[in-house]
Amino acid sequence: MTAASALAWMAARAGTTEQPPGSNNVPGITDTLRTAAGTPMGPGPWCAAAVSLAIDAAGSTDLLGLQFAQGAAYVPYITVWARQRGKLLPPNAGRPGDLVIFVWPGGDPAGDHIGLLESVDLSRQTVGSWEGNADSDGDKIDDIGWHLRPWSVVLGVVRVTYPDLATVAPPPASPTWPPGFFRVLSLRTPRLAGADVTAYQRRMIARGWHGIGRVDGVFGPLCDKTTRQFQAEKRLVVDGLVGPATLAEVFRTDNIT
Ligand SMILES: [Ca+2]
Ligand SMILES: [Ca+2]
Repeated sequence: MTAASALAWMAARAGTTEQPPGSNNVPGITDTLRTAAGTPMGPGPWCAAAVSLAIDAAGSTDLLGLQFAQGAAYVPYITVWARQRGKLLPPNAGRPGDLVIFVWPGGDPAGDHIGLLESVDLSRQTVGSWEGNADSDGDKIDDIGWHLRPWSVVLGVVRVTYPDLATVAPPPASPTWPPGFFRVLSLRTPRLAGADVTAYQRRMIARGWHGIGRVDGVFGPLCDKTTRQFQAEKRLVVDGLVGPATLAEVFRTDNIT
């Protein structure tokens, strides 16, 4: 669960292309990036969607909820997010697994395009990145592929944080979503509701966390409070966000208390 995992996620999807060509519809990307309410992004510019899914799959929580549950589809949102946190760096500071934001000549100064940085060539002043919604093989159909681009079109690189699970007490070694879960559950307005919330409430009650209230399928203040108590007891990050790490602990079957 490192930068290499995110790069591998993109590389494993090399050649994934729009269906039909030119539609900005990409199975596995535009139907997979979802709002907190579970609505798919749908066809649209998808470069940011691809890298959001890649870093999410690698365990980075940086962009969760920025625009969609797993990240953002609109590049300038990521630019602003990074600027506000001092994470927008010059290309020579780039590390593998960072994001790289591009501005084309005459384009949007907040960013036109984004990729997942694989390499920086300091002497040639280029970056190598995995990108979606660009044509890497010359057939004029946008795909997922690797690109070499000059620093002159790089607005900046965005430092991405990946979990260093080697320092975390076991388990889990690699959090994944339990069956039926696909989004981060948390207290928000309007309230999150659905079968995943119901399953979460049922499981928590089965484990004795009765403070979560009744099983109503709505993530309300009692869910939030109990989630934070659970996270504190299990030495998880106490943020009220029920994502893969918290769910892994919730659905542990060994030695539970
Ligand atoms: Ca396209
Ligand atoms: Ca292509």
